Amino acid sequence: MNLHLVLGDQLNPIISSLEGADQSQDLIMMCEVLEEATYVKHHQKKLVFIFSAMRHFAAELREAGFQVHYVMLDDANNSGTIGGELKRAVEQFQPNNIIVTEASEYRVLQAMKSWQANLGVPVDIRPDTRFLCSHQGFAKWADGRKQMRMEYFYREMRKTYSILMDGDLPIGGDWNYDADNRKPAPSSLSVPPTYHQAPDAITKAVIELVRARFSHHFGTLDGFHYGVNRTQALLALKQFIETRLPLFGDYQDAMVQGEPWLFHSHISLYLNSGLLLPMECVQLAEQAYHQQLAPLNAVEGFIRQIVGWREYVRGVYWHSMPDYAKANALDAQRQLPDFYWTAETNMNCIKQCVTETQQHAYAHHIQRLMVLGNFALLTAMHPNEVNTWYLLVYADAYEWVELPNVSGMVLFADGGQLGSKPYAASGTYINKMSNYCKRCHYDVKAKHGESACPFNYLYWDFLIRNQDLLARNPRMAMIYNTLNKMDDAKKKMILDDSKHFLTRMDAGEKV
Ligand code: FAD
Ligand code: DLZ
Ligand code: SF4
Repeated sequence: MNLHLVLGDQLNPIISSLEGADQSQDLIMMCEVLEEATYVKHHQKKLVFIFSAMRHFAAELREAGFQVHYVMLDDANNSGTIGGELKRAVEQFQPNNIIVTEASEYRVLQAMKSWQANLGVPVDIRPDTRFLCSHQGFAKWADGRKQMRMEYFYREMRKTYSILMDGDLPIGGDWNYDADNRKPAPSSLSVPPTYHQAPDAITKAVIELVRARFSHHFGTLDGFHYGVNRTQALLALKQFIETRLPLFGDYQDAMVQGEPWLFHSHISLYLNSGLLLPMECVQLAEQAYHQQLAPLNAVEGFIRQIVGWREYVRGVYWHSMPDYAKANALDAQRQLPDFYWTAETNMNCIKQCVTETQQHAYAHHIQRLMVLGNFALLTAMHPNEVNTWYLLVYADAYEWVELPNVSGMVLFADGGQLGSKPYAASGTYINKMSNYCKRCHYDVKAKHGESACPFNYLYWDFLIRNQDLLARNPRMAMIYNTLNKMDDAKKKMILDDSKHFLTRMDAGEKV
């Protein structure tokens, strides 16, 4: 008898650990454990999503005829760890082999590698074939390159899988249509609703479990509306393709107060837990293009996020761990301020993004990057503090995808391995791409003094502080030219304003 272990982010019947599972004698095991719920204190809605999706997947496996050993969080002898539960299962069922799909996170894969010796049972760790680029494939692509740029990786993926291709050339003649994207939202914009699924009995029971055990975790439980099984995730994907994909590209970078969802797909939690597979998302989007239901800039932009960014950050993660988790190239040391938890800040952009994160365990890419991330970069927050926050607040967050986005894309902590320059920006960018500034305590047009938008002086403060490291970067040449022409009095005002603001923020004053 073989024991097939399925983890909480491996919820798909095609997962490699289930290949060859024999319904007549094998046992499938899944376990809810305290360690996975608390190694960072995940958002309450994220816990509901994962536990409910795990319970639904176990029920589907049973319906399909499999025997499933499912350990609930509140089961009397639950040891609290995946390894501990496996040990108990080995004692109880005495399997000949344990079969697993490699863990998506380094931390868990390390543990997996110790199981064979610890348990005295052969452990077959299989590759995770849900991803479109294998570890070997990425290593081969990265080998010998000075810089691993996403854009070149993405082109290879397009060719390999023949996505949006016209023979050897990209459809439309260009690989990337971002020049047509990045529009701010007009005030008259009407946004279609996101997918809503009312909680069923299983989800309701999990909501009560999370309320009883994890109410001290970040976020609210109210209005849980996510899909929790594959059928629902597919409906959510279909709804995106039909109603939001056509404008996905145009408003990909826009931020609108009171509109958390905009034209994004809201499928990352389904993709990362296994309920959706990347290629089915890509194929539906490509089909919409060929049926003239969505324009090329939207379809290419969406596909690039999935076969480009998503696969690329996973590649970078496995290529660079465990050192990547320790990277701090800009020597950032500040603690995360309380308002990342409470939303109690006068900066309206941050207040809105934290509030939406509390409510939905979701914020879209530009909110994560250019508001919350940008502020963390400008104020030199320590990568560990920032990574922990991002890993626990978002329903789609697992270290393999969160860490490269935070340490690489946002904080430049990897020294430029992932991005060619830091995404630092002043309030001007936020004002251009959102309507947050209109209702802010601060004045986005003011550069100095108490009423000035903090992003404005903190931006220059960041550039001055990191001049030795960043001025050599050719992509930063223009901005450092401007800085070098700035007179000393102006520079002093920037440094003074920044120091004053940061001293008050560090002291816990409302800023
Ligand atoms: P859409 O905007 O509709 O994009 C479609 C899909 O593309 C997403 O569902 C996602 O699977 C993929 N995608 C888009 N951008 C990225 C990216 N940069 N990296 C990887 N995949 C991408 N994404 C996560 O899945 N988990 C995370 O923990 C995570 N942390 C992030 C932290 C920071 C600081 C930043 C800047 C980005 C992070 N992202 C993360 C990427 C991105 O913000 C989310 O994937 C996206 O917001 C999810 O919403 P969506 O499904 O509506 O995405
Ligand atoms: C995120 C998560 C949570 C909260 N709980 C569980 C769990 O109880 N059992 C489980 O198998 N998986 C859980 N997960 C997902 C795991 O954290 C994820 O599989 C690993 O991080 C991958 O390395
Ligand atoms: Fe954010 Fe500055 Fe705009 Fe206020 S003025 S919302 S702090 S960018």
